[in-house]
Amino acid sequence: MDYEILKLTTDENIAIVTISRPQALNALNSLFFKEMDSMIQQVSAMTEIRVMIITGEGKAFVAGADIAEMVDMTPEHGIAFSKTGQNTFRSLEKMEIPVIAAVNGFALGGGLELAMGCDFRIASNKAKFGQPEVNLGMIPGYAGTQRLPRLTSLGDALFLLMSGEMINAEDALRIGLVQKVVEPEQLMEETLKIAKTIASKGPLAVKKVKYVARAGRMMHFEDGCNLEAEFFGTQFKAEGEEGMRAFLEKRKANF
Ligand code: CO8
Repeated sequence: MDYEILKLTTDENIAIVTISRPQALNALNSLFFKEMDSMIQQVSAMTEIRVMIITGEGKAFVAGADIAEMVDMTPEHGIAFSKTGQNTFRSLEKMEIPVIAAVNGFALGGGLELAMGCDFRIASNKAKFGQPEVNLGMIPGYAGTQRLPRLTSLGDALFLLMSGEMINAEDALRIGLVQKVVEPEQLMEETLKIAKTIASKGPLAVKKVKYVARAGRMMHFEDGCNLEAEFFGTQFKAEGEEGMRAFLEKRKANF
């Protein structure tokens, strides 16, 4: 598919997806979701790719769903548009490889929901975060009410959801919404460094960590532990033997 909004580049075995609609602060419209669904499929089919990074071009990561496209929606259309976005962001969680958000600027509304659909978030110290839907008389529609309280404390989530306030990157770090804050000019360098560190590990082990940690969140604790034990067992022959032998032989593992 030819992309209008998304750009795909690669660096070694890392895929970098850049949202490029800076004139509208990368606001998410229907075309974005079509393209992102297609991009997820395309990158998933690139077997050499071990990590995907999502970032935005210009001063925003994403300033939300496209308000101009939403203003005249009927309730039925609203439900459909909400489900489209929910499904796309869920597909990021379902990708086997890790997905990192490199948050370069505003991550508001649907933009924060996109960042929260990624596995973790590295932010520029210029980034701003918020769920401003209540300012528009709306509520989040891409699972923000569900993911935010799972990533932060319920109090921090409800503060953001109810007040519509924007917080800076330091506060986002404090509440656990982002994992690292860096200077703007170091954002891609640092995110790539983290991605390459992950890419140097046992690729199947990394995929299984993602799967079992995410699946476990939806399960009873004991069921999650059983899944972990099962995956732990299958890793021995898949990659563990090579990894542990390499350690004992004081050499780099050949994953
Ligand atoms: N949608 C459409 N256009 C936008 C959006 C947006 N979310 N955000 C910014 N733009 C446009 C502006 O209209 C402007 O366009 P133009 O140049 O043609 O006037 C351009 O981007 C630049 O924006 P500003 O001039 O406003 O830039 P500033 O630096 O002055 O301000 C802000 C930056 C503070 C980010 C400001 O643009 C802003 O407040 N934006 C809206 C933020 C917002 O409310 N986001 C939440 C949207 S709702 C949402 O995401 C719900 C998700 C779930 C939807 C479920 C579907 C049913």
